[in-house]
Parts: sequence; structure tokens; C-alpha cells
Amino acid sequence: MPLTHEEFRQVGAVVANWKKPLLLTHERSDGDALGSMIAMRSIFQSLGAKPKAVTFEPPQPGYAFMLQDEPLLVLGRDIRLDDFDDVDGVLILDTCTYGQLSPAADWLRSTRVQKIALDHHVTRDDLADVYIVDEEASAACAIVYDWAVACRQELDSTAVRSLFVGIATDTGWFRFSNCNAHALEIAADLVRRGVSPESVYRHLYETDPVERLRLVGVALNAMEIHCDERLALLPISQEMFRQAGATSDQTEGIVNEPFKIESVQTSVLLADAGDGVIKCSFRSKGAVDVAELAGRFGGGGHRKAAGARISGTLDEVKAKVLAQLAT
Ligand SMILES: [Mn+2]
Repeated sequence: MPLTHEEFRQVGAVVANWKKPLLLTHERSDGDALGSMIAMRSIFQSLGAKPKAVTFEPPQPGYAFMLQDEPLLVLGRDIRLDDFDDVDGVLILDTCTYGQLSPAADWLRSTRVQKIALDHHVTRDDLADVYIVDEEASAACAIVYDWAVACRQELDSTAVRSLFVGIATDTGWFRFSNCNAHALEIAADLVRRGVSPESVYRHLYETDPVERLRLVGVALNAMEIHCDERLALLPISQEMFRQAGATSDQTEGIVNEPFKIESVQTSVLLADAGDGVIKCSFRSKGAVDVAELAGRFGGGGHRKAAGARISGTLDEVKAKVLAQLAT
């Protein structure tokens, strides 16, 4: 359920006292994760706070244009868990599961600092003291926008553009079933405030390195079709990453390609980065609830888009996933 203005203002009054907030979002951060984090960093800065905006790996280069020369802090590279000791509040964005926050999960479990989780996913661990959760929201960025409006918070050009990125990417550029009228209303307002959709689209999708497109080709070549053409599997081995000259952080979006086939209802991308864990992305355009499916493997997400990290070799994990889906 969307929060009321009054509820947003109550949480706003709490975070207004935070001087050194820590902002966290899920591993393998996507446009919504980074967008909500960058927008909240701008908002906290405009309130006079000194936020630490921390990711678990360097953001993909395609998102660099959102940062305005102010990089995020990468845990283990720019900042350590010990450096979290002086934070006076934690805002967790775009996830509510420890499994997607694993490098900081133990710290989060043990800290006594107040924790607020802002999210639109259905999968939820008991990880925060306060929840700003709206499962109907198209994106975490839509909730950040609603919150800012309820609190009459100014949004600078960085925040405005970051919020647009989050909503546009999480709705597949306003075409997925999670794209509702409110998302389009917010997008319209952000455009009125100066965002250029053409410029954002070009930054996000027309700046790929050659190897990324080669990876799409390699992955589609290896696509397996199962279950009367209702299920597509896209296994990407370490050898295939090498062949394309690509890395395992360049797979975003490939999982949606099989939906161009009319009969395909469920698509699974399995990426072997070589660390003994297979990164699985699940998508559904039909009745299969992939959040529930991902949950069986310790992951989470939405009914139509979810993920999990599963131990084993690529073939073992593929067999496990197929066994769960081929019923
Ligand atoms: Mn999201």
C-alpha cells in the first residue's frame, strides 16, 4: 500500500536528525538501486548531512553519468565495515533481504543504529526498525519521489535524473506490467523538472562496449528451450565470458531477450563468474511466480523479476533450476 503523506512526514522527521547516515542497496546494483541511492545522497546533502553512500561492487560504467563526479564508496575498496561505526542511521534501499546485502549482513544484524528500509519488493526479512514499503510502487525511486514530495523536499538535477533512471529501468522503459499511471505521472513531472529521456536512454543503452554485444550473441546462441517452448534458459559459462571478452557484470537485460518468442513464459539467465556460485536471474511474463521460485534458492525479488545466487557448477545449477520449473 502507498504510504500517506503523514506517514512519509513522520519518517522524514526521523531521518532529518541523521547527520551521518549510511545508505546501502542490494548487491549487483541496478538502475533503481543506484538511482534511489544517488537521489537520497543528494537529499541528505541538501539537509546538511554527510551521507556515506556505499555499494558492494563498483557500479557498472553505464551508470557513471548519474554520479556527477562524486563516486559512490565501494565496500572493501574505499571504505571498510569498521568505518561504519560512526553512522547515526541506516537507510536500506530497493531490498529487504539480508541475502542481497551479504557483505554487510552481519554488521546490519549486530548494529544498534536505527535502520529504515525503503523498498517495493515482496520478499522481506526482519532487517529494519522502520519500513517504507510500497509493493505497488514501480520502483524504489517512485517511493523516494513520493517521500520527497510529501516532505516538500527540494530535488536537485542529480536527484531528478537519478529518480528518472530508476523508474525507467525498473519498468523496462514504461512497458512492464509494474508500470502504472503513477510511474508515468512521476516521469512526466521529472521531465518537467529538466530530465531529457533521450539523453538518459543514450547514456544507458547506446554506450555499450563491443564485448557486451558479443556477450548477448554468445548467450542467445547457447539458449535452451524447454517445456513446450515455455521456458528459456541462458547458461553463460566462464568460457563464454572469455570468448566474448566480457565480464559477469555485463549480463543485465539479456534475460529479457527470450520473451521475443511468443510462447516463452519464463526466462532464466545463469551466469558462472568462476567463484563457485551461479548468479541466476529469473523473469516471468506469465503465471509463474519467480519471486517464490528464487526464494526456494535463498534469493528474492518480484513476482515477475527475481534473482538468486546458487552454489554449484553451471550444469548442476541448471539441473536444479530445471527440476523446479519443469513440473
Ligand atoms: Mn527496484
